[in-house]
Amino acid sequence: DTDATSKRQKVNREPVSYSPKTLQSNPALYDGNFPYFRQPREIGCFSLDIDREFHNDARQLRYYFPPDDTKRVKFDLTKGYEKYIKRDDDVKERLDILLKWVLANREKFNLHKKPETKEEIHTQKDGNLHTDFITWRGHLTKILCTPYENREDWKMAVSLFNGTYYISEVETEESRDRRKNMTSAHKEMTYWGYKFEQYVVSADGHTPPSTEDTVNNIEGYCTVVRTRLNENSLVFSGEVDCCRGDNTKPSKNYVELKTSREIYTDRQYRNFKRFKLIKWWAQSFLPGLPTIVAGFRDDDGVVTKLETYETMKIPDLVKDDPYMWNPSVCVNFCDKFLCFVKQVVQKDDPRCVYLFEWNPSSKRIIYTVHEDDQQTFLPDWFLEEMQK
Ligand code: 0WD
Ligand code: CA
Repeated sequence: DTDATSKRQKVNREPVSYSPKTLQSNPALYDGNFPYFRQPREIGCFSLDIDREFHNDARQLRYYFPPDDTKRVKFDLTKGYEKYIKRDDDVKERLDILLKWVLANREKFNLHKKPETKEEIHTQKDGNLHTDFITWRGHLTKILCTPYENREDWKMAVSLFNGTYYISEVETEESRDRRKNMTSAHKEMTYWGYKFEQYVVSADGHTPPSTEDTVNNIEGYCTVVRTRLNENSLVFSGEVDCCRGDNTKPSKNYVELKTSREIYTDRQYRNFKRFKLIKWWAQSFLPGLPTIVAGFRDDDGVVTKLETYETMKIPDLVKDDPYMWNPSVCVNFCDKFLCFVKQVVQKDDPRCVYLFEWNPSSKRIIYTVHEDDQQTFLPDWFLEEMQK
């Protein structure tokens, strides 16, 4: 059998290599038990002000302030669009803000012992964060949803520095085209989500929502959490919309706010569960965020009712339908992706960037290696401070 012979010869000629070239994303390959995922623990938070300046505190945390009757509301999300203060999407922040938090919270990475003296603080600054991965929560959401994604491609840059893998998303050509070619109607709709937030949050928890204020997407409040997925320890940060009244243990009371088109038909409900709930679930599951409040709106951008979802119960809504999605597949795939990154990314050098790319037609992740500084994303101010 010549086919088998040539295959054997090919295998024999190849150098011994333990590093695979691609990772497939077919859901069938990741079916199985839900993997070990340690309860995420909040290790910090930070705020971004109107100038996008970093503050190592919770000054931007807002409070959930629901209307009296959540089933009968009338929130006009188009109001104030002409005043909207929008961030410039051409400015790529990469991991910069999160790296500022890391520098301001170095002591939180000494897992075994809190430094007690100035000398200890000094000696523990060996640059090693005792953490496998540092990234944005949103990047991990994309990974989790990949086995079921059939529209949007993605690209993740990875650098290994002092034993930690940093993952930073890179905008693909396709998503850039989509962003640049948005219709004015679509642009206005991206405002609706932020306007909805304004109708249901209060700055202090007592004063009712001030819906006349100018909306911006520059200020923000982010949580930083630590968790472990099998052998992969993770520190990531995600934006948190608001918090339920009691502020003694805020992270248990965090609320994610969403908007979605009103649902009338079975078909719309199935699509909502299949394409939207997977993203809502993955995003809030990662930081252990318990509650999602959705505002259902009509085509004119008027929210007519609110619905509350418990993140942990969302998988129950899709579990009896084989054409939906399976949370085990999502998390198993993420675990395998992180293992793949560890196998591929060998060079501990912040100037060296490994680009991992996925698109819905190939259904597999491929990678390329870049050492020409074109893709470098860990800034000098971070590297220098880490080496001190
Ligand atoms: O560098 C990048 N490629 C990205 C940076 C992509 C996505 C977000 N970011 C920034 C965000 O602005 C934020 O400061 O990272 C920080 C944390 O993001 P995350 O929580 O990890 O991101 P994700 O879970 O994707 O989004 C959370 C929220 C969004 O809420 P909805 O309900 O739409 O999921 O962050 C906001 C948005 O409110 N957000 C953005 N706001 C303005 N411009 C953007 C954006 N491009 N992306 C997400
Ligand atoms: Ca939101």
